[in-house]
Amino acid sequence: MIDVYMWSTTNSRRATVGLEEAGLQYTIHPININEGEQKTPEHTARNPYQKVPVIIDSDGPGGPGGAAAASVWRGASANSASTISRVMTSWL
Ligand SMILES: N[C@@H](CCC(=O)N[C@@H](CS)C(=O)NCC(=O)O)C(=O)O
Repeated sequence: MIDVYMWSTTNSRRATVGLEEAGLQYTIHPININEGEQKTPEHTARNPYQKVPVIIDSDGPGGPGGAAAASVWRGASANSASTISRVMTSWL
């Protein structure tokens, strides 16, 4: 299961576009950075840098932001989508 903690920002959208293009299922959990929700203890435990996005893949690789997305994309490319991986890692 992949959980994405995000708000409507460019960096967050990069992560979800990547997941969509890789055909992966995920659940979005809104973190309103305008209200400081990225600084709560719960979110800080997910990402000590207190940023969005955070992707947590409870079945495999996980971690904060672009690095986690790249990891998801590399996983997808190992199966079928090497072009997707090349294009998307160029966005990071
Ligand atoms: N390189 C990081 C950048 C993340 C980032 O800067 N996120 C911003 C929103 S686009 C954020 O969480 N800002 C809230 C804050 O700095 O308090 C990534 O891609 O994950």
